[in-house]
Amino acid sequence: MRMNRVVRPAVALVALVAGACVRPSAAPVVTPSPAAPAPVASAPAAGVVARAAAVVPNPNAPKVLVIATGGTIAGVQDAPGTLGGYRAGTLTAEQITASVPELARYARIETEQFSNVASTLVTPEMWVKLAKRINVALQRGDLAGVVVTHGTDRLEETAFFLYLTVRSNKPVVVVGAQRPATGISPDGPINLLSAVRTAASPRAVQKGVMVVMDDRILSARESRKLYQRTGGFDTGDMGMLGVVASQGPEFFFAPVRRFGERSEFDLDRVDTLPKVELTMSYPGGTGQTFTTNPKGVVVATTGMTAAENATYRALRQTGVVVVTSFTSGENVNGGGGGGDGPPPARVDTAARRDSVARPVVAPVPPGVVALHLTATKARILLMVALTKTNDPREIQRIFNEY
Ligand code: DAS
Repeated sequence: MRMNRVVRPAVALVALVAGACVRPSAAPVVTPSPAAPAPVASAPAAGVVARAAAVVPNPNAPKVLVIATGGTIAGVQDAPGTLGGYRAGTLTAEQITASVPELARYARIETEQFSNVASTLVTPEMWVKLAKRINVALQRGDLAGVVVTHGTDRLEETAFFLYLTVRSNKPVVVVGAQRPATGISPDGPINLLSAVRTAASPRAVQKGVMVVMDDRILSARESRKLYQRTGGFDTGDMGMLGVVASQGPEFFFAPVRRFGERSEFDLDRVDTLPKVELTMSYPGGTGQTFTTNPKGVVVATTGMTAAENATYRALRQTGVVVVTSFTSGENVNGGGGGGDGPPPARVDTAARRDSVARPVVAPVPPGVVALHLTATKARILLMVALTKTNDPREIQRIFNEY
């Protein structure tokens, strides 16, 4: 006979962490530990709202690893239950998961604290460490999937990086909240429950990295933060993969581009990503030059001025890879190799015709066109692509496939 343990959590909503200094609109306080997952304290803090939950954990439920990075989902106010300010990245992974006893019905939860920061402090180096950590974790045969809790400001970028670099067919779900854990009607607990149900679901296999919030399952490739309210994550023209209904995750679509197991990007020998700058074109613009020595530049544009074209053509000539992406991110260009069209290769036919020697002009390397990617996501794909090659034709191939 199987003995089921009834979990009666003393509290569901976690109160202020003792001694935490909470300042409305204050700069986020960093707990720097991105390098190594740190063990976290086990019990939730004293509660401000107790829920009479009685959950029978399912001892056969799939195992899901919740990796916490910070954000509003871990945010605490100085005046709980108000609309007041809060400090993101305060509660621990253990505290966040302990506040949702219902998780035990769907998954056996393990937690890991990767960092505890507002997501504006997440860096590309942290993306690399997080992706490596998830790649290692998903090799475990007993782990069904991973949930990453994250601040919403930079959630779509981290999610897209993981989409490109986690080489597994198991589900990885990135989740955040628009209201702090101590706020009125916090969305973190229901979002976390939906994320865990999705990560635990066999239906979520081979769907790539997903963003699950507000009952929606979005592909990380397409998800964007459109506004700072609940429901603020959307996919524009491309639609959702599915919804988390009362009976669990229901998928209606699956991504078909390259990701996960079919990704060619191996981070084993990568610790830092190549520098890529991002800029916008605008009427009357002359183009931007950089003192940071980037390997690549992404230009958000619906069409460049002649002066901008000349600036970026000159940049390409110096070996910098220039990618153009439509400002809205909704456009699908031909992907044929250049925002201003591939320039005709200049060959030295004149020298053969004439007896007069003329200087040989090297062909201008083509520009690269992003296909249905926002400029911020095009920048991430370019950073990852540049870990493999700086040949713009090969990078166009990558933009065509991912
Ligand atoms: N505090 C912000 C962040 O960490 C916002 C949020 O999480 O919603 O990104």
